[in-house]
Amino acid sequence: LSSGAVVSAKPHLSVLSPAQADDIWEEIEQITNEQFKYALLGVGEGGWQLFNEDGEMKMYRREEEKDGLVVDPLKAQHCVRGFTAHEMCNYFFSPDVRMEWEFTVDHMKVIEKLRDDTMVFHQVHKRIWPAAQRDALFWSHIRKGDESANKENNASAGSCDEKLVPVNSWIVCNHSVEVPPVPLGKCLRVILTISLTCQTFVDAAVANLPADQISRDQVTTKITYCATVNPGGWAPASVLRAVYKREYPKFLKRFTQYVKEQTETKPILW
Ligand code: 18C
Repeated sequence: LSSGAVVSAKPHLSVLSPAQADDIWEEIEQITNEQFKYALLGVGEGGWQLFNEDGEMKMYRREEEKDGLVVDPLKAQHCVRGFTAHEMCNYFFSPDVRMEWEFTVDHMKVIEKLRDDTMVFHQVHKRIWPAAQRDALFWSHIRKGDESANKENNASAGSCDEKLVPVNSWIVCNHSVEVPPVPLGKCLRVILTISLTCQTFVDAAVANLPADQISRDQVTTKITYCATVNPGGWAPASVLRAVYKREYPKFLKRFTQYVKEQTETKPILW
């Protein structure tokens, strides 16, 4: 483990009552579909302002406040060669590897494993002085995107190379929950909706080849990362916006690099 972080991925099963689990399933269906569509809308409309650009990576935000707290929504786009949407999403979802790339977390615990593709996580994040430490309690769900979305979004490879053919898409959606109850300790709890939507493309020249004849350098993944985080209590707006500007680009660069390194010697997971 990096940075001496503590990880406990052993699930405590059935902490949720059947009624609570039903409510969560309903919410998962609704929010995941909503986030998938929202990601694929791009940044053409909605007043998105570019605040960070680094090669193919572009980060946009909207300045918004709720009850005096900064809740700026973020939309980031990136295009990376060498791995698939499925691979990127697996690494983002899996508790087993989270502490290898996620440097804003002090402790992480799987509170409930509802299914292999759905877990409830509790995370205690690093404290930023002078604000109180934050924690987060959220369900996380991974799934393959709608096949129809691949065709509809053929033209939406954006800044990716023009001659690309869509293959599939995957999403991981994280959304705050209130159950099962996890004590706050000294923390304030952030309220978040975060999604990572990825679309796999292959070079047009190899699009008709069987998958096992396609190499990693012929695969491109378009990434859309969306985040809305309510800090859950007082934090100086200027510090918060500075943290936001620094941490999101750092995360996306580091994480894509991590996935590239992890996958380069492995067989492609489509
Ligand atoms: O999406 C990411 N990671 C996922 C897996 O962990 C998951 C994470 C959700 C947590 C989002 C933010 C939680 C609050 C963080 C507190 C600050 C830590 C910074 C530490 C720096 C050393 O979906 C990748 C997440 C990328 C990190 C983004 C940072 C976002 C900052 C948002 C500000 C709101 C918190 C207020 C803290 C007060 C600071 C003055």
